[in-house]
Amino acid sequence: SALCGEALCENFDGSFLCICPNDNEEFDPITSQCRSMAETDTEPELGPTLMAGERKECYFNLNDANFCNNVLSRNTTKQECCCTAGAGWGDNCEIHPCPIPGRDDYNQLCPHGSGLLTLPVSSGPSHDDKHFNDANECEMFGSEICKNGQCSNFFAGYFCFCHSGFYYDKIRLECVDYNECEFTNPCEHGACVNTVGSFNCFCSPPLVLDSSRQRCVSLNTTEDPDQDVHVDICWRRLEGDNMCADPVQERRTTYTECCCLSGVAWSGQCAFCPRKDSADYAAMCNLPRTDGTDSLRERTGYEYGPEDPSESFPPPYWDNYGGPAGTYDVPESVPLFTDGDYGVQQPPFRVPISQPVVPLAPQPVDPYAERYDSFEGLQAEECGILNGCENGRCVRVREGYTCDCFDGYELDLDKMACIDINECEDISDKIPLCQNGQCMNTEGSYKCTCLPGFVASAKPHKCIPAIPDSKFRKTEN
Ligand SMILES: [Ca+2]
Ligand SMILES: [Ca+2]
Repeated sequence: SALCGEALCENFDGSFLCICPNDNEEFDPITSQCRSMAETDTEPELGPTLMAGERKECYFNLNDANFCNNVLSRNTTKQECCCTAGAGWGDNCEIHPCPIPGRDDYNQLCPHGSGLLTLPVSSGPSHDDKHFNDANECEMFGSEICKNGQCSNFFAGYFCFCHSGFYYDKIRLECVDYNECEFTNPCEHGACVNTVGSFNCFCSPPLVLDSSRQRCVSLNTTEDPDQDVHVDICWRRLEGDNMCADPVQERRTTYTECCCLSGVAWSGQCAFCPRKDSADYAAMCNLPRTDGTDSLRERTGYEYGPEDPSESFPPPYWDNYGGPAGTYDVPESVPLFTDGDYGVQQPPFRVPISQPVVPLAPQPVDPYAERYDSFEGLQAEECGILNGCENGRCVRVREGYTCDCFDGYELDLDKMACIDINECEDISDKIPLCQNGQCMNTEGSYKCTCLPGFVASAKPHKCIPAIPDSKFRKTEN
């Protein structure tokens, strides 16, 4: 703070700023003091006789094809233009390029150096024998000098603060997206795709993106089993410039659970959920397809499709196994932006919604193991798998949710659905289910059709020889 004297020292990206407590003051690094701008900042009132006071348009970026439109200000002196951020000065695109710093003509035009303007003669000699004044570039050039950013004036210069993920282009005088993918690949074992303000990582199957969103990992060789189920913040709202807001306070969820219930985005990286009317959403949340094939049993299973990455959702079941819900707290990495916040922060990731999100390696689940200790019937909607518990009921277990299937049904883990057991095809039974009959599977059960010459008996699933002279009868049991 000694560097700034009485002014406030504000740290920013690798440097610092001295900020005077009052708006009408500016910091003078030579005296390390705040000075009233009113003392010195008298707008030059130059007569027409003074050629130096002639006011014309100030241009920037003359290498641009549309340089005629690159007007910084329409009302500047040549010194104001060329000794600050201007590249050329003139009228109606009749541009005189500004002299190059270091050369004689530059030193002549800008005798006090860059960012400093000669005090007009009319103001007389100032009390401290100073003949120059800081140019307030932010005021002179308005939004043109720091497009998409926040301009901050300082003595002999100015700053343009950009949102994270952007840098200030001194030629274009605007905040430009930083291409994170250009020189080094931030995506471990994956492909980097630059986006405005951030970047995305894409993995080639069978690798999938891990919870860091910057690493492609194999499903089968995850070192840390705790990372298999990634639970994180579930956001219920997006506000402003798609910033995540209104977190679910009670607990953290998996991506699937969040998106299929009340969430619109997930995790500290604000990964968007698929649109509720999209096929991705239907697939992820195990919803009936809208094309009429809404029966779970008729639906094709979820497969990893290397040919079509957009269809490569993992079986939703696995992602629904959230870990024990931890206490809610926002990690430090969460980019909680406000509009006025131009600080240096981690880039907010925009996670492509078509990417598989932290899927788990399928593992056999015994639906009747002690994990059912905390048996608890839930509304299907609470289950996070929605229609998945048809012919069963949704229960919360330690790992998340599962379906407790009704008798005659078994859980199909690929479809996260209770499907009918085909008792007739169960080869584990050594004794045929239907004695002297043919087994026929039915929804939730089975039936026996007696073979010709046999009739149903009082015992279920047992056919006995028919009375010899009776006609052939077919009896169902
Ligand atoms: Ca300045
Ligand atoms: Ca970028």
